Amino acid sequence: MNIKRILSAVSALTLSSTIFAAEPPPASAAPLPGPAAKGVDPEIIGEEKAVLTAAPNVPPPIKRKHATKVVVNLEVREVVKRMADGVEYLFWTFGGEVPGLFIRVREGDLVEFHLGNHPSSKMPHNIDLHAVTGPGGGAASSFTAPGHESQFSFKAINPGLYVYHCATAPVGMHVANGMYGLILVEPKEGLPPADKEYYVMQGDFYTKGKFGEEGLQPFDMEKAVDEKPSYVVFNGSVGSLVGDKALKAKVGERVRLFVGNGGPNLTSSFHVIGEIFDHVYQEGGVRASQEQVQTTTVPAGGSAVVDFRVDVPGTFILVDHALFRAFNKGALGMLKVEGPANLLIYSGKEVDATYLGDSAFAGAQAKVTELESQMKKAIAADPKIAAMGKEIIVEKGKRIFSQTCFACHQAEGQGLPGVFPPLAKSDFLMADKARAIRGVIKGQTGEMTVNGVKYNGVMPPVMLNDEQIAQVITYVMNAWGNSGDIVTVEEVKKIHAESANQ
Ligand code: HEC
Ligand SMILES: [Cu+2]
Repeated sequence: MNIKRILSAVSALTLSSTIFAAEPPPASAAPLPGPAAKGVDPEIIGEEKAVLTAAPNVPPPIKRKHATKVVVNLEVREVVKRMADGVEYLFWTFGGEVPGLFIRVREGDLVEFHLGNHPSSKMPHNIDLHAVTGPGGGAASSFTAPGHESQFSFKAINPGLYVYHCATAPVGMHVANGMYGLILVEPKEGLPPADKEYYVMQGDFYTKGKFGEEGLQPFDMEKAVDEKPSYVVFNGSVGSLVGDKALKAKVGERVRLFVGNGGPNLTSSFHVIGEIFDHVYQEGGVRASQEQVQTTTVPAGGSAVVDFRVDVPGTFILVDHALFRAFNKGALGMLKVEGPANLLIYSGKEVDATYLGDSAFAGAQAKVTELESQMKKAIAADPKIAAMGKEIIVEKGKRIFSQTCFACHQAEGQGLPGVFPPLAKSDFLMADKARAIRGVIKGQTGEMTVNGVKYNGVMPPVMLNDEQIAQVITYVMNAWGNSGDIVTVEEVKKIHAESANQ
């Protein structure tokens, strides 16, 4: 359809009852001939009243196969509402809600818009619908003082998901106070079917007090100018989509979210934790422009449509993935999905095993010691493993012996007559394990009788650690016909500690 003709039709239809009329009266220049000039559009059949819904609800899909005249009645109210627990704020609203009521029309519809401003309001307001092709998106025709109502009409020629907002000066302040919402101009052919449709709109708020500071909080212009919000929320308050108020769906359903961002300042990095968007209609356009998307950008004064099938039950968290906004300023919601688990898609927790990493964390050493002692107990309980353990220790002890002890006690532990006592078949060695350990740790002097022969020499202390001492003594007590048990590190440590105290 010819755009000029439409604009002319819109202009001809425009009425303004406001005393603050900010628009010159409709041009009296020669009107175009034909139905448009008289405000009659041959495409329009019938008339209906728009169903408007508060977030997170969305009006039902439009089943009509033709265009019609849709009458929208939207009332501006300035109301004190909850921002967070214990925190109140004077919101300026479309329909008493933040975000404003959701409007759904069909491509080609003629929208007759009535904007009322409640008598209790302190300020004049208007509306700029991004779906409108016309000056100010309707703002110029809708400037409305408290206690007044304005009417204007527009033809919804462009399908898409559009933001609407107040555009009365100071515009940023009106928007910062909550004056925004979404209007969906559904394409003629409709949208693909979805089982659940929800309305989620982000906004940033600027209060004199910090996040969570109680009481009725005034607007802070300086923070707004500096773009330092105290709150970033979905649907007008902290926790609006949490707990009992969470969005709901059942396993197997397709969920569609109409996501808007009123701003006024921040761009949203919209993400649902644990889900992938099957389709994203970027920036609220009519084409699914991308598939398999993790996070989508929703600009201030913009929108996005996302849909995804929920395959597994659980709670999925909606966030602005600029995460301090989510966890410290309120931009967090929930989608609760109920139904049977699908273990092929998500297993749940399968294993909780001990992971020691590089032992860099506190308590790791204690854990290692505990595991080692558990291992030792298991080894001790199994004679086969115990034998294997002894072999290994003996083998290690043999190496130490041939490097450290053999020079004096000789390769086969036979010793040197009159100088170095034998270790092979030594009654002295085998009689007292603790004494042998003490002798290797501290060295030994003084007369001793080994196998009936007296020795009185000097054995210097050896430079071995406790583990090596345990291994070498285990070796000498199990070599050359000796047969003893294992000398443990604990035994060596104990004697080491005792002899250090002497
Ligand atoms: C520098 C020579 C020297 C070295 C090296 C040496 N010993 Fe001795 N060791 C002696 C002497 C000498 C005695 C006797 C000390 C005494 O008469 O009081 C002795 C005594 C002993 C005894 C007690 C007597 C016996 O035969 O049962 C044991 C056990 C023993 N040594 C084990 C070792 C072990 C194990 C090592 C190696 C880790 C070792 N020695 C290294 C010189 C040495
Ligand atoms: Cu306003």
